Amino acid sequence: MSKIKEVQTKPYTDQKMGTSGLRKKVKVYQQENYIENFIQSVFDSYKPEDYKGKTLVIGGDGRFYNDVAIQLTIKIGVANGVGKIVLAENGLMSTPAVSLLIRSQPKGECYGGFIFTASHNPGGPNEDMGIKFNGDNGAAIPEGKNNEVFEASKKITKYLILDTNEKFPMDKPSEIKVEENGTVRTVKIEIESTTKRYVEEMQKLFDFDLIKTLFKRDDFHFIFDGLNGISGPYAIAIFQDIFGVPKENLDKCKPLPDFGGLHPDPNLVHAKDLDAKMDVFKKDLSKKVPDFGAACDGDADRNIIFGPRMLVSPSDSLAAITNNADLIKSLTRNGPLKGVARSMPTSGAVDRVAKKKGLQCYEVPTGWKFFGNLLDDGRITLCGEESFGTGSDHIREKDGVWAILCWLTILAQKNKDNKGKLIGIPEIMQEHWKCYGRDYYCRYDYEDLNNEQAAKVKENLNKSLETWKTMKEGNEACVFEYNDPVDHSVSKNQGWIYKYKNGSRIIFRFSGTSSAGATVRIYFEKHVDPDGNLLADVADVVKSGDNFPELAVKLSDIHNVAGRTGPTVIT
Ligand code: VG1
Ligand code: CO
Repeated sequence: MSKIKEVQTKPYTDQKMGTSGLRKKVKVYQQENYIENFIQSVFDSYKPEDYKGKTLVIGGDGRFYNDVAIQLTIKIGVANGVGKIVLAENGLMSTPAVSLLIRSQPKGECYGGFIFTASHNPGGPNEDMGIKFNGDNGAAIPEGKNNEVFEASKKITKYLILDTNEKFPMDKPSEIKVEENGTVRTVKIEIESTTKRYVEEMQKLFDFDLIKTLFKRDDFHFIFDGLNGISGPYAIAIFQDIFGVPKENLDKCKPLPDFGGLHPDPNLVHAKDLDAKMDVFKKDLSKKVPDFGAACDGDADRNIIFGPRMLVSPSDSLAAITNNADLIKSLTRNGPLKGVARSMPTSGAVDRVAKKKGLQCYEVPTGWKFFGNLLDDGRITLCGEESFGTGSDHIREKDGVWAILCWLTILAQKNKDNKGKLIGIPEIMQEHWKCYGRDYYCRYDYEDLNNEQAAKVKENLNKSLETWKTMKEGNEACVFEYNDPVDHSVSKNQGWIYKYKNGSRIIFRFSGTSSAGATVRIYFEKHVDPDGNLLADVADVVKSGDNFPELAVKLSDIHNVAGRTGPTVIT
Protein backbone atom coordinates (compact mmCIF):
# COMPACT_ATOMS: atom_id res chain seq x y z
CA MET A 1 0.00 0.00 0.00
CA SER A 2 1.37 3.42 -0.97
CA LYS A 3 0.45 6.91 0.08
CA ILE A 4 0.75 10.04 -1.99
CA LYS A 5 3.26 12.61 -0.87
CA GLU A 6 3.57 16.24 -1.87
CA VAL A 7 7.16 17.37 -2.33
CA GLN A 8 8.23 21.02 -2.33
CA THR A 9 10.50 21.93 -5.23
CA LYS A 10 12.12 24.87 -6.98
CA PRO A 11 11.72 25.51 -10.69
CA TYR A 12 14.46 25.09 -13.29
CA THR A 13 14.59 27.67 -16.04
CA ASP A 14 15.70 25.45 -18.91
CA GLN A 15 12.92 22.89 -19.32
CA LYS A 16 11.82 24.05 -22.74
CA MET A 17 11.23 21.28 -25.25
CA GLY A 18 13.03 21.71 -28.54
CA THR A 19 12.35 20.25 -31.96
CA SER A 20 11.43 16.95 -30.35
CA GLY A 21 11.14 16.73 -26.59
CA LEU A 22 13.44 17.83 -23.79
CA ARG A 23 17.04 16.82 -24.50
CA LYS A 24 19.77 17.35 -21.96
CA LYS A 25 22.94 15.75 -20.74
CA VAL A 26 22.30 12.92 -18.27
CA LYS A 27 24.14 15.02 -15.68
CA VAL A 28 21.49 17.72 -16.05
CA TYR A 29 18.72 15.18 -15.56
CA GLN A 30 20.49 13.91 -12.45
CA GLN A 31 20.01 17.21 -10.64
CA GLU A 32 17.67 17.17 -7.68
CA ASN A 33 14.01 16.97 -8.75
CA TYR A 34 14.84 17.73 -12.39
CA ILE A 35 12.88 14.82 -13.85
CA GLU A 36 10.16 15.09 -11.21
CA ASN A 37 9.64 18.78 -12.01
CA PHE A 38 9.34 18.16 -15.73
CA ILE A 39 6.93 15.25 -15.48
CA GLN A 40 4.77 17.17 -13.01
CA SER A 41 4.85 20.23 -15.31
CA VAL A 42 3.36 18.13 -18.09
CA PHE A 43 0.49 17.09 -15.80
CA ASP A 44 0.10 20.68 -14.61
CA SER A 45 -0.45 21.79 -18.21
CA TYR A 46 -3.60 19.69 -18.51
CA LYS A 47 -6.97 19.70 -16.83
CA PRO A 48 -7.33 16.92 -14.24
CA GLU A 49 -10.10 15.30 -16.30
CA ASP A 50 -7.60 14.84 -19.13
CA TYR A 51 -5.51 12.39 -17.08
CA LYS A 52 -7.44 11.30 -13.97
CA GLY A 53 -8.49 7.70 -14.37
CA LYS A 54 -6.91 7.58 -17.85
CA THR A 55 -4.21 5.31 -19.23
CA LEU A 56 -0.61 6.50 -19.36
CA VAL A 57 1.70 4.82 -21.89
CA ILE A 58 5.45 4.63 -21.19
CA GLY A 59 8.27 3.50 -23.48
CA GLY A 60 11.80 4.39 -24.50
CA ASP A 61 14.90 3.49 -26.46
CA GLY A 62 16.70 1.80 -23.54
CA ARG A 63 19.35 4.43 -23.06
CA PHE A 64 21.24 5.05 -19.84
CA TYR A 65 19.13 6.48 -16.97
CA ASN A 66 15.81 5.59 -18.65
CA ASP A 67 15.13 3.05 -15.89
CA VAL A 68 15.37 5.74 -13.21
CA ALA A 69 13.17 8.14 -15.18
CA ILE A 70 10.57 5.46 -15.88
CA GLN A 71 10.23 4.47 -12.23
CA LEU A 72 9.79 8.13 -11.26
CA THR A 73 7.22 8.67 -14.00
CA ILE A 74 5.13 5.74 -12.80
CA LYS A 75 5.12 7.11 -9.25
CA ILE A 76 4.31 10.67 -10.32
CA GLY A 77 1.70 9.54 -12.86
CA VAL A 78 -0.12 7.37 -10.35
CA ALA A 79 0.09 10.07 -7.66
CA ASN A 80 -1.51 12.52 -10.08
CA GLY A 81 -4.35 10.09 -10.62
CA VAL A 82 -3.79 8.13 -13.81
CA GLY A 83 -5.92 4.99 -13.81
CA LYS A 84 -3.64 2.56 -15.61
CA ILE A 85 -0.08 2.33 -16.86
CA VAL A 86 0.80 0.56 -20.08
CA LEU A 87 4.53 0.03 -19.86
CA ALA A 88 6.69 -1.25 -22.70
CA GLU A 89 8.44 -4.49 -21.77
CA ASN A 90 11.65 -3.56 -19.93
CA GLY A 91 10.87 0.02 -20.91
CA LEU A 92 11.86 -0.76 -24.49
CA MET A 93 9.79 0.49 -27.39
CA SER A 94 10.54 2.53 -30.49
CA THR A 95 9.03 5.99 -30.87
CA PRO A 96 6.79 4.90 -33.78
CA ALA A 97 5.62 1.84 -31.85
CA VAL A 98 4.71 4.02 -28.86
CA SER A 99 2.71 6.26 -31.17
CA LEU A 100 0.89 3.18 -32.45
CA LEU A 101 0.34 1.89 -28.91
CA ILE A 102 -1.21 5.18 -27.80
CA ARG A 103 -3.47 5.22 -30.84
CA SER A 104 -4.51 1.63 -30.16
CA GLN A 105 -5.99 2.46 -26.74
CA PRO A 106 -9.77 2.59 -26.58
CA LYS A 107 -11.09 6.00 -27.55
CA GLY A 108 -11.20 8.52 -24.73
CA GLU A 109 -9.35 6.26 -22.31
CA CYS A 110 -5.77 7.34 -22.93
CA TYR A 111 -4.05 10.45 -21.62
CA GLY A 112 -0.92 10.07 -23.76
CA GLY A 113 2.55 8.69 -23.40
CA PHE A 114 6.05 9.54 -22.26
CA ILE A 115 8.87 8.37 -24.53
CA PHE A 116 12.29 8.31 -22.93
CA THR A 117 14.71 8.96 -25.75
CA ALA A 118 17.15 11.52 -27.06
CA SER A 119 16.75 9.84 -30.43
CA HIS A 120 19.89 10.17 -32.57
CA ASN A 121 21.92 11.77 -29.76
CA PRO A 122 24.50 9.51 -28.09
CA GLY A 123 23.77 7.89 -24.72
CA GLY A 124 25.65 7.00 -21.53
CA PRO A 125 26.48 8.68 -18.21
CA ASN A 126 28.23 11.59 -19.95
CA GLU A 127 25.88 11.83 -22.91
CA ASP A 128 22.23 12.63 -23.53
CA MET A 129 18.83 11.68 -22.30
CA GLY A 130 15.48 12.93 -23.46
CA ILE A 131 11.79 12.98 -22.60
CA LYS A 132 9.01 13.34 -25.12
CA PHE A 133 5.33 13.59 -24.36
CA ASN A 134 2.80 12.54 -26.99
CA GLY A 135 -0.89 13.28 -26.65
CA ASP A 136 -3.83 10.91 -27.08
CA ASN A 137 -3.58 11.10 -30.89
CA GLY A 138 -0.08 9.60 -30.65
CA ALA A 139 1.65 12.78 -31.80
CA ALA A 140 4.21 14.90 -29.98
CA ILE A 141 2.29 17.74 -28.38
CA PRO A 142 2.12 20.87 -30.55
CA GLU A 143 4.05 24.11 -30.08
CA GLY A 144 1.37 25.80 -27.98
CA LYS A 145 1.26 22.93 -25.52
CA ASN A 146 5.07 22.84 -25.39
CA ASN A 147 4.99 26.44 -24.29
CA GLU A 148 2.40 25.71 -21.61
CA VAL A 149 4.62 22.96 -20.21
CA PHE A 150 7.58 25.34 -20.23
CA GLU A 151 5.56 28.01 -18.42
CA ALA A 152 4.40 25.45 -15.85
CA SER A 153 8.00 24.31 -15.31
CA LYS A 154 9.05 27.86 -14.51
CA LYS A 155 6.34 28.23 -11.87
CA ILE A 156 6.37 24.81 -10.26
CA THR A 157 6.48 24.73 -6.45
CA LYS A 158 5.52 21.12 -5.69
CA TYR A 159 4.98 17.73 -7.22
CA LEU A 160 3.00 14.65 -6.28
CA ILE A 161 4.67 11.27 -5.97
CA LEU A 162 3.98 7.89 -4.40
CA ASP A 163 5.69 7.62 -1.04
CA THR A 164 7.46 4.34 -1.66
CA ASN A 165 10.90 2.96 -2.46
CA GLU A 166 9.39 0.05 -4.29
CA LYS A 167 10.77 -0.67 -7.77
CA PHE A 168 7.99 -1.69 -10.11
CA PRO A 169 8.71 -4.70 -12.29
CA MET A 170 9.22 -3.87 -15.96
CA ASP A 171 8.94 -7.41 -17.31
CA LYS A 172 5.71 -8.63 -15.75
CA PRO A 173 2.36 -7.07 -14.97
CA SER A 174 1.78 -5.70 -11.49
CA GLU A 175 -0.60 -3.62 -9.42
CA ILE A 176 -0.15 -0.60 -7.22
CA LYS A 177 -2.50 -0.05 -4.30
CA VAL A 178 -2.80 3.63 -3.42
CA GLU A 179 -4.38 4.88 -0.25
CA GLU A 180 -6.20 8.12 -0.91
CA ASN A 181 -8.75 9.96 1.26
CA GLY A 182 -9.41 6.85 3.27
CA THR A 183 -10.12 4.68 0.23
CA VAL A 184 -7.88 2.33 -1.72
CA ARG A 185 -7.38 2.66 -5.44
CA THR A 186 -5.75 -0.05 -7.54
CA VAL A 187 -3.66 0.94 -10.55
CA LYS A 188 -2.62 -1.80 -12.94
CA ILE A 189 0.72 -1.76 -14.72
CA GLU A 190 0.29 -3.71 -17.93
CA ILE A 191 3.34 -4.86 -19.85
CA GLU A 192 3.26 -4.45 -23.61
CA SER A 193 5.56 -6.47 -25.85
CA THR A 194 8.25 -4.32 -27.46
CA THR A 195 7.52 -5.56 -30.97
CA LYS A 196 4.31 -7.63 -31.22
CA ARG A 197 1.71 -4.95 -31.93
CA TYR A 198 3.99 -3.07 -34.31
CA VAL A 199 4.90 -6.16 -36.30
CA GLU A 200 1.23 -7.13 -36.63
CA GLU A 201 0.41 -3.63 -37.81
CA MET A 202 3.12 -3.75 -40.48
CA GLN A 203 1.70 -7.08 -41.65
CA LYS A 204 -1.63 -5.36 -42.17
CA LEU A 205 -0.14 -2.32 -43.89
CA PHE A 206 2.18 -4.14 -46.28
CA ASP A 207 1.91 -7.16 -48.52
CA PHE A 208 4.52 -9.34 -46.80
CA ASP A 209 4.04 -12.19 -49.31
CA LEU A 210 4.96 -9.82 -52.11
CA ILE A 211 8.05 -8.61 -50.24
CA LYS A 212 9.05 -12.23 -49.64
CA THR A 213 9.29 -12.78 -53.42
CA LEU A 214 12.05 -10.19 -53.44
CA PHE A 215 13.97 -11.97 -50.68
CA LYS A 216 13.65 -15.25 -52.59
CA ARG A 217 15.75 -13.90 -55.43
CA ASP A 218 19.37 -15.05 -55.41
CA ASP A 219 20.47 -11.69 -56.69
CA PHE A 220 18.91 -9.62 -53.89
CA HIS A 221 21.22 -9.00 -50.97
CA PHE A 222 19.90 -6.95 -48.04
CA ILE A 223 21.75 -5.66 -44.98
CA PHE A 224 20.60 -3.69 -41.95
CA ASP A 225 22.39 -1.87 -39.13
CA GLY A 226 20.53 -1.21 -35.86
CA LEU A 227 23.29 1.06 -34.53
CA ASN A 228 22.67 -0.60 -31.12
CA GLY A 229 19.38 1.26 -30.85
CA ILE A 230 15.82 0.12 -30.41
CA SER A 231 15.21 -0.72 -34.09
CA GLY A 232 17.12 -4.01 -33.64
CA PRO A 233 14.29 -6.07 -32.12
CA TYR A 234 11.93 -4.97 -34.90
CA ALA A 235 14.51 -5.76 -37.58
CA ILE A 236 14.98 -9.24 -36.15
CA ALA A 237 11.22 -9.84 -35.87
CA ILE A 238 10.50 -8.68 -39.43
CA PHE A 239 13.59 -9.02 -41.61
CA GLN A 240 15.02 -12.16 -40.01
CA ASP A 241 12.06 -14.06 -38.59
CA ILE A 242 9.56 -13.27 -41.36
CA PHE A 243 11.61 -12.51 -44.47
CA GLY A 244 14.39 -14.96 -43.66
CA VAL A 245 17.30 -12.53 -43.88
CA PRO A 246 20.37 -14.32 -42.46
CA LYS A 247 21.37 -13.21 -38.97
CA GLU A 248 24.79 -12.05 -40.11
CA ASN A 249 23.16 -9.48 -42.41
CA LEU A 250 21.61 -7.72 -39.43
CA ASP A 251 24.26 -5.80 -37.54
CA LYS A 252 24.13 -4.23 -34.03
CA CYS A 253 20.56 -5.28 -33.37
CA LYS A 254 20.76 -5.52 -29.59
CA PRO A 255 19.79 -2.23 -27.89
CA LEU A 256 22.59 -1.00 -25.62
CA PRO A 257 22.28 1.76 -22.98
CA ASP A 258 25.21 3.65 -24.49
CA PHE A 259 24.67 2.49 -28.09
CA GLY A 260 28.08 0.85 -27.85
CA GLY A 261 29.64 4.32 -27.71
CA LEU A 262 28.18 5.13 -31.12
CA HIS A 263 26.21 8.12 -32.23
CA PRO A 264 23.01 6.28 -33.25
CA ASP A 265 22.38 8.60 -36.16
CA PRO A 266 21.85 7.03 -39.58
CA ASN A 267 23.77 9.31 -41.92
CA LEU A 268 26.98 9.26 -43.94
CA VAL A 269 29.07 10.19 -40.92
CA HIS A 270 27.75 7.99 -38.14
CA ALA A 271 26.61 4.84 -39.96
CA LYS A 272 30.25 4.08 -40.82
CA ASP A 273 30.04 0.27 -40.98
CA LEU A 274 27.10 0.43 -43.33
CA ASP A 275 28.81 3.10 -45.49
CA ALA A 276 31.77 0.77 -45.86
CA LYS A 277 29.69 -2.32 -46.63
CA MET A 278 27.72 -0.42 -49.26
CA ASP A 279 30.94 1.23 -50.51
CA VAL A 280 29.15 4.58 -50.76
CA PHE A 281 32.43 6.42 -51.03
CA LYS A 282 33.42 4.15 -53.94
CA LYS A 283 36.66 3.01 -52.37
CA ASP A 284 36.72 -0.45 -53.91
CA LEU A 285 34.91 -0.79 -57.19
CA SER A 286 35.96 -4.41 -57.57
CA LYS A 287 33.97 -5.41 -54.49
CA LYS A 288 30.46 -6.85 -54.89
CA VAL A 289 28.21 -4.82 -52.60
CA PRO A 290 24.67 -5.49 -51.29
CA ASP A 291 21.66 -4.26 -53.26
CA PHE A 292 19.96 -2.67 -50.31
CA GLY A 293 21.40 -1.29 -47.08
CA ALA A 294 19.37 0.34 -44.32
CA ALA A 295 19.65 1.63 -40.78
CA CYS A 296 17.53 3.42 -38.16
CA ASP A 297 18.43 5.85 -35.39
CA GLY A 298 18.41 5.26 -31.63
CA ASP A 299 14.61 5.39 -31.25
CA ALA A 300 13.93 3.91 -34.72
CA ASP A 301 11.96 6.79 -36.17
CA ARG A 302 14.62 7.69 -38.73
CA ASN A 303 15.76 5.63 -41.70
CA ILE A 304 18.61 5.65 -44.15
CA ILE A 305 18.36 3.85 -47.48
CA PHE A 306 21.38 2.84 -49.54
CA GLY A 307 21.56 1.27 -52.94
CA PRO A 308 24.86 -0.24 -54.08
CA ARG A 309 27.44 2.56 -53.81
CA MET A 310 24.74 5.17 -53.40
CA LEU A 311 22.72 6.93 -50.76
CA VAL A 312 19.11 7.80 -51.46
CA SER A 313 18.90 11.29 -50.04
CA PRO A 314 15.92 11.48 -47.66
CA SER A 315 14.39 14.24 -49.77
CA ASP A 316 14.64 12.01 -52.84
CA SER A 317 13.31 9.07 -50.86
CA LEU A 318 10.17 11.03 -50.01
CA ALA A 319 9.79 12.04 -53.66
CA ALA A 320 10.29 8.48 -54.93
CA ILE A 321 7.85 7.00 -52.40
CA THR A 322 5.29 9.62 -53.44
CA ASN A 323 5.92 8.81 -57.09
CA ASN A 324 5.42 5.09 -56.44
CA ALA A 325 2.64 5.44 -53.87
CA ASP A 326 0.19 3.49 -56.04
CA LEU A 327 2.36 0.40 -55.52
CA ILE A 328 2.29 0.63 -51.72
CA LYS A 329 -0.74 -0.75 -49.90
CA SER A 330 0.04 1.23 -46.74
CA LEU A 331 -0.41 4.49 -48.65
CA THR A 332 -3.46 3.64 -50.71
CA ARG A 333 -5.43 1.45 -48.30
CA ASN A 334 -7.94 4.25 -47.77
CA GLY A 335 -8.00 5.48 -51.35
CA PRO A 336 -5.51 7.52 -53.34
CA LEU A 337 -2.91 9.74 -51.65
CA LYS A 338 -4.57 12.77 -50.11
CA GLY A 339 -1.63 15.12 -50.10
CA VAL A 340 1.97 15.25 -49.03
CA ALA A 341 4.10 17.45 -46.80
CA ARG A 342 7.76 18.11 -46.19
CA SER A 343 9.71 20.16 -43.69
CA MET A 344 10.98 23.48 -45.00
CA PRO A 345 14.62 22.44 -45.48
CA THR A 346 13.64 19.22 -47.25
CA SER A 347 14.29 19.61 -50.98
CA GLY A 348 11.62 20.47 -53.49
CA ALA A 349 11.88 17.04 -55.16
CA VAL A 350 8.56 15.93 -53.68
CA ASP A 351 6.89 19.17 -54.79
CA ARG A 352 7.61 18.27 -58.42
CA VAL A 353 6.02 14.85 -58.02
CA ALA A 354 3.03 16.33 -56.21
CA LYS A 355 2.56 18.89 -58.95
CA LYS A 356 2.58 16.26 -61.67
CA LYS A 357 0.12 14.12 -59.76
CA GLY A 358 -2.12 17.03 -58.86
CA LEU A 359 -1.52 16.62 -55.12
CA GLN A 360 -1.40 19.36 -52.52
CA CYS A 361 2.11 19.69 -51.04
CA TYR A 362 2.57 21.46 -47.68
CA GLU A 363 5.79 23.01 -46.37
CA VAL A 364 6.03 23.00 -42.56
CA PRO A 365 8.76 23.96 -40.08
CA THR A 366 11.28 21.35 -38.98
CA GLY A 367 9.94 18.86 -36.43
CA TRP A 368 7.42 16.06 -36.83
CA LYS A 369 4.90 17.75 -34.54
CA PHE A 370 4.04 20.14 -37.38
CA PHE A 371 2.70 17.30 -39.51
CA GLY A 372 0.25 16.25 -36.77
CA ASN A 373 -2.57 18.64 -37.63
CA LEU A 374 -2.29 17.96 -41.37
CA LEU A 375 -2.49 14.21 -40.71
CA ASP A 376 -5.33 14.49 -38.20
CA ASP A 377 -7.26 16.73 -40.56
CA GLY A 378 -6.92 14.22 -43.39
CA ARG A 379 -5.03 16.67 -45.59
CA ILE A 380 -1.98 14.49 -46.13
CA THR A 381 -1.13 10.80 -46.25
CA LEU A 382 2.65 10.97 -46.51
CA CYS A 383 5.34 13.30 -45.17
CA GLY A 384 9.06 13.55 -44.63
CA GLU A 385 12.10 15.47 -43.51
CA GLU A 386 15.60 15.84 -44.94
CA SER A 387 16.96 14.54 -41.63
CA PHE A 388 16.22 10.92 -42.56
CA GLY A 389 12.60 10.95 -41.43
CA THR A 390 9.70 9.52 -43.43
CA GLY A 391 6.22 8.60 -42.29
CA SER A 392 2.52 8.53 -43.01
CA ASP A 393 -0.94 8.68 -41.51
CA HIS A 394 -0.62 5.17 -40.03
CA ILE A 395 0.77 6.79 -36.85
CA ARG A 396 1.83 10.28 -35.76
CA GLU A 397 5.61 9.88 -35.70
CA LYS A 398 8.13 9.25 -38.40
CA ASP A 399 8.79 5.56 -38.80
CA GLY A 400 12.13 4.04 -39.79
CA VAL A 401 11.16 0.41 -40.30
CA TRP A 402 7.98 1.46 -42.12
CA ALA A 403 10.05 3.51 -44.59
CA ILE A 404 12.31 0.52 -45.25
CA LEU A 405 9.21 -1.59 -45.90
CA CYS A 406 8.01 1.03 -48.39
CA TRP A 407 11.27 0.71 -50.32
CA LEU A 408 11.21 -3.10 -50.16
CA THR A 409 7.66 -2.95 -51.55
CA ILE A 410 8.69 -0.67 -54.42
CA LEU A 411 11.51 -3.07 -55.32
CA ALA A 412 9.28 -6.12 -55.00
CA GLN A 413 6.65 -4.51 -57.24
CA LYS A 414 9.17 -3.44 -59.87
CA ASN A 415 10.59 -6.95 -59.97
CA LYS A 416 7.30 -8.80 -59.93
CA ASP A 417 7.55 -11.45 -62.65
CA ASN A 418 11.00 -10.11 -63.54
CA LYS A 419 13.32 -13.06 -64.05
CA GLY A 420 16.07 -10.89 -65.55
CA LYS A 421 18.59 -8.67 -63.78
CA LEU A 422 17.29 -7.07 -60.59
CA ILE A 423 15.72 -3.66 -61.07
CA GLY A 424 17.41 -2.04 -58.11
CA ILE A 425 17.49 1.25 -56.24
CA PRO A 426 19.90 2.93 -58.72
CA GLU A 427 17.63 2.11 -61.66
CA ILE A 428 14.56 3.41 -59.81
CA MET A 429 16.26 6.66 -58.85
CA GLN A 430 17.73 7.24 -62.30
CA GLU A 431 14.33 6.82 -63.88
CA HIS A 432 12.96 9.27 -61.31
CA TRP A 433 15.60 11.92 -62.06
CA LYS A 434 15.11 11.51 -65.82
CA CYS A 435 11.50 12.43 -65.29
CA TYR A 436 11.74 15.19 -62.66
CA GLY A 437 15.35 16.33 -62.69
CA ARG A 438 17.53 15.95 -59.61
CA ASP A 439 17.83 18.02 -56.46
CA TYR A 440 21.39 17.54 -55.28
CA TYR A 441 21.33 17.92 -51.54
CA CYS A 442 23.63 18.13 -48.57
CA ARG A 443 23.87 19.66 -45.11
CA TYR A 444 26.71 21.32 -43.22
CA ASP A 445 26.49 21.51 -39.43
CA TYR A 446 28.54 23.96 -37.40
CA GLU A 447 28.29 22.75 -33.83
CA ASP A 448 28.85 24.31 -30.44
CA LEU A 449 28.69 28.05 -31.07
CA ASN A 450 28.33 30.16 -27.95
CA ASN A 451 25.36 32.51 -27.45
CA GLU A 452 27.21 35.57 -28.62
CA GLN A 453 28.42 33.89 -31.81
CA ALA A 454 24.93 32.56 -32.48
CA ALA A 455 23.42 36.02 -32.07
CA LYS A 456 25.96 37.50 -34.46
CA VAL A 457 25.25 34.84 -37.10
CA LYS A 458 21.52 35.57 -36.81
CA GLU A 459 22.18 39.29 -37.23
CA ASN A 460 24.28 38.65 -40.34
CA LEU A 461 21.66 36.36 -41.83
CA ASN A 462 18.99 38.99 -41.37
CA LYS A 463 21.16 41.60 -43.07
CA SER A 464 21.95 39.28 -45.97
CA LEU A 465 18.29 38.81 -46.92
CA GLU A 466 18.29 42.09 -48.86
CA THR A 467 21.76 41.59 -50.33
CA TRP A 468 20.76 38.19 -51.69
CA LYS A 469 17.82 39.62 -53.59
CA THR A 470 20.14 41.96 -55.51
CA MET A 471 22.67 39.25 -56.35
CA LYS A 472 20.85 37.56 -59.21
CA GLU A 473 17.68 38.12 -61.16
CA GLY A 474 14.78 36.24 -59.64
CA ASN A 475 16.47 35.71 -56.29
CA GLU A 476 14.20 35.57 -53.25
CA ALA A 477 14.93 35.50 -49.53
CA CYS A 478 12.87 35.32 -46.37
CA VAL A 479 12.66 34.17 -42.78
CA PHE A 480 10.34 31.20 -42.84
CA GLU A 481 7.07 31.54 -40.99
CA TYR A 482 4.35 28.91 -40.86
CA ASN A 483 0.63 29.48 -40.62
CA ASP A 484 -0.97 26.19 -39.67
CA PRO A 485 -3.96 25.82 -42.01
CA VAL A 486 -5.81 23.70 -39.46
CA ASP A 487 -5.54 25.50 -36.13
CA HIS A 488 -4.25 28.79 -37.60
CA SER A 489 -1.39 28.97 -35.13
CA VAL A 490 1.63 30.89 -36.37
CA SER A 491 5.24 29.74 -35.92
CA LYS A 492 7.73 32.50 -36.61
CA ASN A 493 11.49 32.48 -37.16
CA GLN A 494 11.76 28.98 -38.54
CA GLY A 495 14.93 29.56 -40.56
CA TRP A 496 16.41 31.71 -43.31
CA ILE A 497 15.76 30.82 -46.96
CA TYR A 498 17.86 32.17 -49.83
CA LYS A 499 16.34 30.99 -53.04
CA TYR A 500 17.13 31.05 -56.76
CA LYS A 501 14.61 31.34 -59.55
CA ASN A 502 14.94 27.63 -60.46
CA GLY A 503 14.16 26.51 -56.91
CA SER A 504 17.73 25.92 -55.72
CA ARG A 505 18.12 27.06 -52.11
CA ILE A 506 20.57 27.76 -49.32
CA ILE A 507 18.88 27.47 -45.93
CA PHE A 508 20.03 28.21 -42.40
CA ARG A 509 18.48 27.04 -39.13
CA PHE A 510 19.49 26.62 -35.55
CA SER A 511 19.11 23.09 -34.25
CA GLY A 512 16.52 22.48 -31.57
CA THR A 513 17.84 19.10 -30.43
CA SER A 514 21.40 19.77 -29.33
CA SER A 515 21.91 19.33 -25.61
CA ALA A 516 24.65 21.96 -25.30
CA GLY A 517 25.77 25.03 -27.31
CA ALA A 518 24.17 26.23 -30.53
CA THR A 519 24.33 24.24 -33.76
CA VAL A 520 23.86 26.01 -37.07
CA ARG A 521 22.56 23.81 -39.85
CA ILE A 522 23.14 24.93 -43.43
CA TYR A 523 21.23 23.10 -46.13
CA PHE A 524 22.26 23.15 -49.78
CA GLU A 525 19.81 22.21 -52.47
CA LYS A 526 20.77 22.51 -56.14
CA HIS A 527 18.29 21.62 -58.82
CA VAL A 528 19.43 20.12 -62.12
CA ASP A 529 16.92 19.69 -64.96
CA PRO A 530 16.31 16.25 -66.51
CA ASP A 531 18.63 17.08 -69.42
CA GLY A 532 21.52 18.05 -67.09
CA ASN A 533 24.11 15.82 -65.44
CA LEU A 534 22.07 13.52 -63.21
CA LEU A 535 24.90 11.27 -62.09
CA ALA A 536 27.40 13.68 -60.63
CA ASP A 537 28.85 13.68 -57.13
CA VAL A 538 26.78 15.73 -54.65
CA ALA A 539 29.82 17.40 -53.10
CA ASP A 540 31.05 18.49 -56.54
CA VAL A 541 27.69 19.80 -57.64
CA VAL A 542 27.09 22.06 -54.64
CA LYS A 543 30.52 23.60 -55.15
CA SER A 544 30.49 23.90 -58.93
CA GLY A 545 29.12 27.00 -60.66
CA ASP A 546 27.75 29.10 -57.79
CA ASN A 547 29.72 27.66 -54.91
CA PHE A 548 27.03 27.17 -52.26
CA PRO A 549 29.25 26.49 -49.25
CA GLU A 550 31.27 29.59 -50.08
CA LEU A 551 28.13 31.67 -50.51
CA ALA A 552 26.83 30.40 -47.18
CA VAL A 553 29.98 31.52 -45.43
CA LYS A 554 29.58 34.94 -47.04
CA LEU A 555 25.93 35.29 -46.08
CA SER A 556 26.54 34.37 -42.43
CA ASP A 557 30.23 35.23 -41.97
CA ILE A 558 30.24 32.16 -39.74
CA HIS A 559 33.95 31.40 -40.15
CA ASN A 560 35.00 34.77 -38.79
CA VAL A 561 32.30 34.98 -36.19
CA ALA A 562 32.89 31.52 -34.74
CA GLY A 563 36.58 31.12 -35.61
CA ARG A 564 36.05 28.15 -37.93
CA THR A 565 37.57 26.92 -41.15
CA GLY A 566 34.80 24.53 -42.03
CA PRO A 567 31.74 22.68 -40.76
CA THR A 568 31.85 20.15 -37.91
CA VAL A 569 29.85 17.57 -39.84
CA ILE A 570 28.78 17.16 -43.47
CA THR A 571 25.90 14.83 -44.21
C1 VG1 B 1 16.55 17.40 -35.89
C2 VG1 B 1 16.14 17.33 -37.34
C3 VG1 B 1 14.62 17.35 -37.46
C4 VG1 B 1 14.03 16.22 -36.62
C5 VG1 B 1 14.52 16.32 -35.19
C6 VG1 B 1 14.05 15.16 -34.34
O1 VG1 B 1 16.12 18.63 -35.36
O2 VG1 B 1 16.70 18.37 -38.09
O3 VG1 B 1 14.26 17.24 -38.80
O4 VG1 B 1 12.63 16.28 -36.64
O5 VG1 B 1 15.94 16.33 -35.17
O6 VG1 B 1 14.42 13.95 -34.87
P1 VG1 B 1 17.08 19.91 -35.19
O7 VG1 B 1 16.21 20.96 -34.56
O8 VG1 B 1 18.24 19.48 -34.37
O9 VG1 B 1 17.53 20.26 -36.56
V1 VG1 B 1 14.63 12.62 -33.87
O10 VG1 B 1 14.81 11.29 -34.77
O11 VG1 B 1 16.10 12.98 -33.31
O12 VG1 B 1 13.54 12.78 -32.68
CO1 CO C 1 14.77 9.62 -33.68
